[in-house]
Amino acid sequence: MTDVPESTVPIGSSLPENYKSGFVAIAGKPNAGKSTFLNAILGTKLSIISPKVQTTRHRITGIHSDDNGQIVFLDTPGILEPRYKLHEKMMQAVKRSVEDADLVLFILDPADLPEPEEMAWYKPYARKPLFLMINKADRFGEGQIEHAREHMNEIVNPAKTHVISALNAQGLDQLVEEIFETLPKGPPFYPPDQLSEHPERFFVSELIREQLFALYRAEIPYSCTVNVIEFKEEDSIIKIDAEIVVNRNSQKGILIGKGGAALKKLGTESRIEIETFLNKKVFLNLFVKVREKWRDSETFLRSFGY
Ligand SMILES: Nc1nc2c(ncn2[C@@H]2O[C@H](COP(=O)(O)OP(=O)(O)OP(=O)(O)O)[C@@H](O)[C@H]2O)c(=O)[nH]1
Ligand SMILES: [Mg+2]
Repeated sequence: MTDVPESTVPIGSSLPENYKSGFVAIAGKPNAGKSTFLNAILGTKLSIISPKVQTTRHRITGIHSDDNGQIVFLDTPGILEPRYKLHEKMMQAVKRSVEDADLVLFILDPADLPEPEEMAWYKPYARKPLFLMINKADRFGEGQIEHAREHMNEIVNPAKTHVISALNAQGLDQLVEEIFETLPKGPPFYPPDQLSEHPERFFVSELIREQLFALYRAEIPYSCTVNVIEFKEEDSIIKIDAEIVVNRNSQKGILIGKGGAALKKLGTESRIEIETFLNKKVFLNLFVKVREKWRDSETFLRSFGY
């Protein structure tokens, strides 16, 4: 038996000399446009969006790779004061992301400026550069944007400030270049053709959750979580079973609706989105399950992936 010779070629030697790689946390108050920003910068829909606050619950990875390097964006839940255990998990996702990040992008809605104490989370990481992204510029005049800029300059010390519209993908041109300038040299963390680290079934459950935000009112979207329990890929179709978990028994009826109409609509709308995402025909079966107070149960939260 012959020994396999050890490679004398260091891993990553084929990378350009100045290849950069690092993590960039996308942080901000609820509804500031963080997920819209992630999708805009990647040019693809990865993270779910709604006009309601607290849409994002997990840290969502979105990967940009080009000849200059690799940027791993981390979309995060909006920063809030936790009211139940799910909120605490959401804030842990923010903390982990900022901890891992080489750079923080703070997305700001000029109509919802943070008080100094709402930026306290950044204090321990103040050595990490922060880029201020004044978002929704399509909606605000020069005066309000300048006011937002001055307000933030007094609380944090942004390394750079950009005025953008994530919705219209405006003001993002120089950004990738500037991000690379702040990142360290190093090999990529993920294969360059990879766009995210989450499995397909995670995105499926998120797309159903997005439709819960779109179709149901009041506390319903906040009381639900979605689990994909079966994902079977066949030649021409993907068969998916998903359960929607509600927080209280009374919510089950609302979710299903009269004669099952509401659940049917949820199924149809979700299927359309999932088919676009997976680029394949989908058969989607939805179930509703009650798990009393799952949002406050460590065991349930864990088993539901939080
Ligand atoms: N007019 C305008 N609306 C925007 C812009 N960016 C985001 N929005 C809207 O703001 C709302 C919230 O967007 P999201 O991307 O879900 O915000 P988020 O910060 O991820 O929210 P959470 O995940 O709940 O913290 C949606 O209705 C978006 O369409 C923008 O540049 N201009
Ligand atoms: Mg979001």
